[in-house]
Amino acid sequence: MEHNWWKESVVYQIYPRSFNDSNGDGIGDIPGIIQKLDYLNYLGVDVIWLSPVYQSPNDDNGYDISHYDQIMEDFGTMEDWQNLLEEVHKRDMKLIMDLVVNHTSDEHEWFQDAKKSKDSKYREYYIWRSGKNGKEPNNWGATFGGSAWKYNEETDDYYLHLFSPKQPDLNWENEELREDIYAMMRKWLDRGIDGFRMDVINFISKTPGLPDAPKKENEVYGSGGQFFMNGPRIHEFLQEMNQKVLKDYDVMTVGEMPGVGVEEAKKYTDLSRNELQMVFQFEHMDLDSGSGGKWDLKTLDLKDLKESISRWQTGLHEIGWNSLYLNNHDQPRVVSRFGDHDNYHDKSAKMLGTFLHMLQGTPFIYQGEELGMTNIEFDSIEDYRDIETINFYNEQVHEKGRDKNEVMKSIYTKGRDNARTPVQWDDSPNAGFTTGEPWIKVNENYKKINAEKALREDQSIFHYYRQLIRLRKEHSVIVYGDYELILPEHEKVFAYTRSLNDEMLLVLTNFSDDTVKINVPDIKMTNSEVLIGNYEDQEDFQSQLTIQPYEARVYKGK
Ligand code: TEU
Ligand code: CA
Repeated sequence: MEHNWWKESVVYQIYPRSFNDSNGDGIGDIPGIIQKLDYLNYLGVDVIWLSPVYQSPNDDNGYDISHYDQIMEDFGTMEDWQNLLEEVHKRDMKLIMDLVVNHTSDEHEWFQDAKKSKDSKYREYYIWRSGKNGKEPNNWGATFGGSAWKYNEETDDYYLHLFSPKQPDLNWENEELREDIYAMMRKWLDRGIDGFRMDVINFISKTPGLPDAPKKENEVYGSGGQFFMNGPRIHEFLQEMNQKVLKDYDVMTVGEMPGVGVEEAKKYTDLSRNELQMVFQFEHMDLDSGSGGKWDLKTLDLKDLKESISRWQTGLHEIGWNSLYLNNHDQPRVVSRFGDHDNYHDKSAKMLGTFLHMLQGTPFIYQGEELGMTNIEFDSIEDYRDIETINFYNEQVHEKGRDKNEVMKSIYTKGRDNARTPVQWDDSPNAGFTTGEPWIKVNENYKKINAEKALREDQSIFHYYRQLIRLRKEHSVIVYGDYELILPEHEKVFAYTRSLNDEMLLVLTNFSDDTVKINVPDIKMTNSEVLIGNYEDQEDFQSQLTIQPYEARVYKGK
């Protein structure tokens, strides 16, 4: 298999608003990030992915960009950003930027001009349609609620917005738009960045005609996914982007792709096709949702996780490359989601880290994950900040009259603000995140869970993550080894092997609070030792093993 630096790297995602505030205005910022680079360097990560820091009215916290070439005032200046890049590089780390080009903000000058008149130079940069019998052009619903269309008085027609009305979709059919995007990308790459994470990049090609979508009986809007996810020209657009921009730079690329399956992902990530290197897929993030979507709560069945992860591991093997993640700024905290933050906080956080970091692919750590930060439960909807959460609440409680507590339960479990409370740096007021009033409340458990304490205690989740990251540098079997699932029917233990030449890893992770005995199937391992584990007493490798609650144990042998 071809060796590449981005296959051997560990990425750390920063959501700048919630990371570290340097000037007491309650909002994380770029100078605040610079103050923590030594911390990240000590953790051992190679690459930092920065969620958007561009100018934005913050309807969706920066995922609504009003100027691609300016830094959001809340976060600092272009000079601060240059400084950040320099400081990152000084420490031999890399910086990748978020690229949000499925849509802009409605306050972007392109859209401001486009909405004024049908003759605007930028008119075709967006997707306009006339109404149908005085109604929206089609029945698609938007991700953040309501119709995916908004009426524009000046031109008496509608524009498409797959997310909020303040995030109009760009029209990738238009060549000038594409050229402008490529020029913008080159500008950032020429500043010396090391790659892009591309926001919903598989949404940029829409099926011509924008047909109505299938609709459930009790719903107002249809879900148009099949007409904009992995659309007809998507591979062509990505190949063009590669040809016109990416191929000239040695950078990391990862495309965020809701609704992508393994077969499609092979195409996106097969290097010989010149598209991207990795995708963020969502299958494993959807396993604890019912048919009603993300808010429809369901308990994870471990066998589903095994089936899905294994299909991706073997599917992309030798063809493309996997990204590995268990949470990000849109998802609940993993220790609360798949672990047990009340009874086995440290154990389950370490187990989940082990599970992920021993897979084949490039691991992504989300800020605070290395501390075992947990979900949040605010009493009042007033304390929530996320547009998706607030819209969902209003729709369910005020429009549909659903029980408030039921709705809050979904928000507690799945809301995006779970991931967006400030990073807990120490046990001083507001967890050391800010000296002012934080833009979103700090999780009250910061006295127990914080970085200062984690650095001090050598058994902490933080130090365990350091070890996981270091092991990846020391053992190429972790990066390049073949994956094989064992004990596929076991309901509590996720077990797999990795093998490369004569090296072999056996990874055992208990997703339950039971002590279980397993019979190891026919695996030949000699000279085995425990490479890493989250319990102190460790059995020698043998055909029957006892796995403690939320235990993770990795044997290495030949
Ligand atoms: O997310 C795209 C996406 O489809 C989901 O992750 C979605 O936002 C969420 O799960 C809703 O349930 C990307 C960004 O990561 C997200 O923060 C933005 O809000 C969204 O695109 C629009 O730019
Ligand atoms: Ca600030």
